[in-house]
This record gives sequence, structure tokens and C-alpha cells, in this order.
Amino acid sequence: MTFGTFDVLHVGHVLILERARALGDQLIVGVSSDELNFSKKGRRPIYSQKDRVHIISALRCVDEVFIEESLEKKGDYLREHRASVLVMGDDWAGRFDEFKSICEVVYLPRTPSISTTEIIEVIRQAT
Ligand code: C2G
Repeated sequence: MTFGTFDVLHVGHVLILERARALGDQLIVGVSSDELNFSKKGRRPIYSQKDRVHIISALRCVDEVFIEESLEKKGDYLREHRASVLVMGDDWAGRFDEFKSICEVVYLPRTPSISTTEIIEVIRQAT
């Protein structure tokens, strides 16, 4: 299982999903709700949660998608879905170690030089 906003999907997102899928036989993705994203990042995502769920569900490496409503519910989500591995990018390194009692927790290196924030900035400057 993995979690994220996946706003303005880019290759860094696809690569982490593909690498997560390779660690198991099914990949379940918790997509942050618009409200959760606002509370984490102080801005609304460019793409609505409905569209972000649609896009992530369409990827070949993804088996199931649900909306992540709250960071505090992560343990419940892992238990409900009987996750065997929690995979996150290493920008979250150490932050989810408390779930090691529920499942394996793996932090994968982020793809360098690409982020939604940077893409938004490039588009903003071009307009
Ligand atoms: N990512 C990556 N390489 C990048 C950018 C992102 O590997 N260049 C990874 C992040 O590390 C994360 C996933 O892609 O594991 C999704 O990134 P975001 O959409 O930025 O996710 P975030 O808002 O950090 O949400 O409960 C945790 C949160 O929901 C994570």
C-alpha cells in the first residue's frame, strides 16, 4: 500500500507506484482527499480528488484506490486492507516507522528533479 496526493501526475509518481507494485502482488493506493491536501500543503490541488482517483485507477500497476481522508487513519487503512508493505518516498523517511508493528515499512528514493510544485511554477512563469 502507498499514499499520496498525486496532483498533476508526473514520472516521479509513476516510478514510485511501479517500484511499490514490484514489492508485492497487489498495489493499493490511498489518494489524499482535497481537504487533507489543503491541511498538509495549504493549497487546493490543481486536479480534483475525483480526477486524481480516476487517473491513478487507470494505471496498469495499480489494483485498488481509495480516498485517504486523514493522516491519523493510516494504521486503520493498513489493517483494513491487510497491507503487508507500506511504501513511501524518502521525503517521508522515518515518519511512518510506528506502523512497523502492522507491516513492513519501506522508503524508496524520490525521483530527482521533478515535482508538482516545480511544474506549477514553470507553467505559472510561462503564462
Ligand atoms: N515522489 C517521488 N518522486 C518525486 C515526487 C514524488 O518518488 N519526484 C513520491 C513521494 O515521495 C510520494 C508519492 O510520490 O511517496 C506521492 O507524492 P505526493 O503526491 O507529493 O504525496 P504527498 O502529498 O507527500 O502525500 O499520507 C502521506 C501523504 O498522503 C503523502
